[in-house]
Amino acid sequence: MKTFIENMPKAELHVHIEGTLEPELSFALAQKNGVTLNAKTPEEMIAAYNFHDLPSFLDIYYAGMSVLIGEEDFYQLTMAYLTRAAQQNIVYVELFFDPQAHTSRGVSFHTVISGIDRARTDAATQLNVECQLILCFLRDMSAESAMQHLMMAEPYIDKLVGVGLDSDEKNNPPEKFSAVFAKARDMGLKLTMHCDVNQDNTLEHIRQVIEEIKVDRIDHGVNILASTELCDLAKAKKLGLTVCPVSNKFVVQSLTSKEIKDMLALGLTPCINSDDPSYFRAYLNENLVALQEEGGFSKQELVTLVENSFKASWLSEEGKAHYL
Ligand code: ES4
Ligand code: ZN
Repeated sequence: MKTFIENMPKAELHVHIEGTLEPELSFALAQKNGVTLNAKTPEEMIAAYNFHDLPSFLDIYYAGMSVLIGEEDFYQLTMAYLTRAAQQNIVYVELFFDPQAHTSRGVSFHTVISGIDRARTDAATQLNVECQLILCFLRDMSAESAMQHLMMAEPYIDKLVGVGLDSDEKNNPPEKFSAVFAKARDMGLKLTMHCDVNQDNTLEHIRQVIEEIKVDRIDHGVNILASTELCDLAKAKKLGLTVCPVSNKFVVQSLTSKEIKDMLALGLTPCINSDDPSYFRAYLNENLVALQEEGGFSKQELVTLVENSFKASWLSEEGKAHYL
């Protein structure tokens, strides 16, 4: 089964580039940029990854970014992930990046997107990995800040496929960003938002993203199973749900294999993703292997999950046909 999973050509739709920062690269960049890290070795850094909920994870995730300063740093980070993706037989990626986590530290939007986009272009020719970028807003910052960043992105619009919403969901409902997402849609961008598992008001948040924001996809969204009405809506709209098993295991102590089976049985479109593979110590193949081991998924079910990634992607119809 492991070899079967490894050999399948796959897509990944929910991975944060900042969450792919491996400890070894952190140390190299820290030395180059004169940044002091808390840990003395990569092993010590990994040993400190003892998150048990979203805030405890996010603290470490944002602190880790302090080593990313120049355009070349963002290039190296992105090239490292896309190289890893190629090794995992991932042929297509939609990659999140969090510009506000960098501009708030004095790194310019131009620096961030230029480095990531240069790697994206090189990966297409050098690694045979196709990649599109999703600008992700931090929901624990203001809607004004999100709008300012959308405006900053306007000159780079041809480098983006969509916008997303991540970070701490508590007291930060989707509707806080209605105007920002409406504007992004007018600019021709696709829309997705995180609806993390077991947050407060989770069903109301899922309702808002479908009915008010009118997203093109939902990130996580596993709690949708508690509402027949929302499941029917998601099915009618063929909304992809980008589930991240190992991430869930850290944040809500469940790999969600039962939920993924239920979604498949209901005719929903779940797909499997890694979220923050360096921090959770599991890239896409490791997520699929862990899920298969827990849930006893058949080869056909695994193929369906991988096909769902392409179906839920923001490739053109011709692009999808090329892979499916
Ligand atoms: C994230 Cl696991 C998770 N949840 C919310 N926002 C995020 N950004 C990066 N990883
Ligand atoms: Zn995520």
